Amino acid sequence: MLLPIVLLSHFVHYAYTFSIPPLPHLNSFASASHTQQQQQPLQETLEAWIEKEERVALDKLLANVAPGGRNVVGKGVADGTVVASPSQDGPDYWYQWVRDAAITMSSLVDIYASDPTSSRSSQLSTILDAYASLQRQIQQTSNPSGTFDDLSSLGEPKFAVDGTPFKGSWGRPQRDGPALRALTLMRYLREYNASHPAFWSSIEATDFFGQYYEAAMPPNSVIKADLEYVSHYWNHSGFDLWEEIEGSHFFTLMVSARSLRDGSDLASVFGDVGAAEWYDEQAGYIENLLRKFWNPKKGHLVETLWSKRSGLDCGLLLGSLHALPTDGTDDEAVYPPWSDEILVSLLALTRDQRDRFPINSKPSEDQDDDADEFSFEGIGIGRYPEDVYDGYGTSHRGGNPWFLCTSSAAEILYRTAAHVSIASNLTISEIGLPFYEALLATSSLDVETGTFGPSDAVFHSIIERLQATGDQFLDVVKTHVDTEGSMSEQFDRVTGYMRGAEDLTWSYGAFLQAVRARTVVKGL
Ligand SMILES: *[C@@H]1O[C@H](CO)[C@@H](O)[C@H](O)[C@H]1NC(C)=O
Ligand SMILES: *[C@@H]1O[C@H](CO)[C@@H](O)[C@H](O)[C@H]1NC(C)=O
Ligand SMILES: CC(=O)N[C@H]1CO[C@H](CO)[C@@H](O)[C@@H]1O
Repeated sequence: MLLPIVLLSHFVHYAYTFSIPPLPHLNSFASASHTQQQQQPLQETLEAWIEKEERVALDKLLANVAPGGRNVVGKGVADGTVVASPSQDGPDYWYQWVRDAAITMSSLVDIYASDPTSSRSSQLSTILDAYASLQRQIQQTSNPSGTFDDLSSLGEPKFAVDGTPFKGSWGRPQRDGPALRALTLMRYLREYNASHPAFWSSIEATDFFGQYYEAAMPPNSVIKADLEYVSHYWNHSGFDLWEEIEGSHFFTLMVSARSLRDGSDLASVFGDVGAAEWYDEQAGYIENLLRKFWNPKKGHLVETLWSKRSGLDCGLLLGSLHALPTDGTDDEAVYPPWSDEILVSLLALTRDQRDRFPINSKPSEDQDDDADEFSFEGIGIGRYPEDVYDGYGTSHRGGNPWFLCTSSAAEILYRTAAHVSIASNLTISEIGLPFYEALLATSSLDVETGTFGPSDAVFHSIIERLQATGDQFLDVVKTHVDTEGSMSEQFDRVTGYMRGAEDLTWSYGAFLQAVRARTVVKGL
C-alpha cells in the first residue's frame, strides 16, 4: 500500500497515541515525536542514557567477538573473528566482513589505549592478538578474489565465521578492507608498544612485532601485506563499502591514503626506507585523485566518481572519520570532519533524509524547501538517497535510517566542535557558509564569511550548536533502540521500529565512537 508521504507523516506523528499492533520484526517502541521530547529535560535524560548505553553497547559489541563473546561461543567461530551480526537468517549476516571487523577492532583499540594496564585491556589484548593472527591467515587463503602470490586474495570482502572463504557470488573485490585492517593494526601496534616501553628492545620483541611488520618481500607480515596491496591496487576499480557499485570510491580512497601515510611512518621505524617512500608517493597520488570527489556544481562531495547517483552518502562521513590521523596531527588530514566539504555534504545529506523519511519531519513546522530557511537539526540518517535495501530485501518504499550513519553524523559534529574550540580559530569560507547559516538558523546571529575567534559571539554559538546538534542525532539513536538498548541495522522510515540484522556490531561501534568524541569535546 502506497500512501502519499503527507498522509504517512501524519500517521506517524499521532501513532504513539494509538496502540500500534505489533508488526513482524518489531522490537523497539518508537516515539518519533519531537514535541513529546521537548517536554522532557532533553539534556539530562540524554546524558544519563549515554552513560548507560555506553556500557550496554560495549557489552553487546563484545558479544559478537571471538574468543569469548556470548553470541559466538560454541558455534565454530574462529578466535579473532567479529561476526557482523548474530542473525543467521533473514538476513544472514553470520559472516566476518573484513571492513566491519577492522572497524570494530579499532573501537577496541581505543578502549585498550585508554587504560592499557587494566585487566579489561589484557582481555582486549588477547582478542586483538587473535584478530591479527587470524587476519594473517585469511590474507594467505586463496578465495574467489584471487591468491596470495599477487596479493589479489586481500580484496575478498567476507569470510565464513571459521575463517574459510565464502564461495558464493558477491560484490568483489572490495579494496577498503586491507586499508582499514592496516590502520587498526598499526594503531594497536603503536599503543601496545607505548604501553610496554622496555619490550621494544627485548629479544621476544622481534617475533612479536615481526608478525605485524617485516620489511621482507614477498610480505609475510599482516600489515606489510596490506600496505603492499593498497599501494599497488588503489588505482583499480572495486566495489563500494555498501557492496553495490563498482568504481572509484571516496570512502575506499580516503582510508587507503591514510593507511599509506601511517604505513610510511611505520616502514621508517622498521628501516624499510624504500617502502616508506613508495607508500608516501602513492598516498600523494590518492590525495590528488580525492580532489575530484568535490563537485562544485552540486556543492557537495560525491561517494563514487562518474556514478548516476547523487553522490550524497553516509560513506562520505565514514571516510572522513576513519581517515583521521590517530596521533592528533590534524593539519595534514584530507577532508577532516571539520572541513567545509564534509560539513556541507553532511548538510545536503541531512536535508535529503529529513524530507525523505516521515519519522524525521516535525508536525509543528511547515516543510520549508527554501534553502535559506533550512535549519540544521539532528535526524535519522540512512546510507544514501537512492537506497532500496530495507534490511531484509529490496523495497519499493526505499531505504531507512541506519543507526551507524546517525551516530556518525553526531561524531562529525563533536569532532568539529573540539577542533574549532582547540584551534580558537574558525574561518568561514564561501563554501562552508551554507552549513554555518543552517547551523545558526534558529539563533538571532547573522553568519558571514571571515575568521572568528573567542572574542566573537558567533564563535561560541557555533561551538555550542555543533554540540547540541550532535546531541540531537544521538537523541534519535536513543529514541529507536529497544528497552535493552539493542541496536539493529536500521529503523523504519515510517514507524521508527528497528529493522534488519539484529545487534549489528557496527551499530554499537559507531555509537561508541560518537560518544568518545562527545566526551572529548565536553572535557575541553
Ligand atoms: C616502540 O617504542 C620505542 C621507544 O620505546 C620506539 O623507539 C619505537 O620506534 C617504537 N616502535 C614502534 C613500532 O612504534
Ligand atoms: C586563524 O586562521 C587564519 C586563516 O587560516 C590565519 O590567517 C590566522 O593566523 C589564524 N589565527 C590564529 C590566532 O591562529
Ligand atoms: C580507477 C582510477 O582511479 N583510475 C585512475 C588511475 O590513475 C590515473 C592517473 O593518475 C587516473 O587518471 C585514473 O583516473
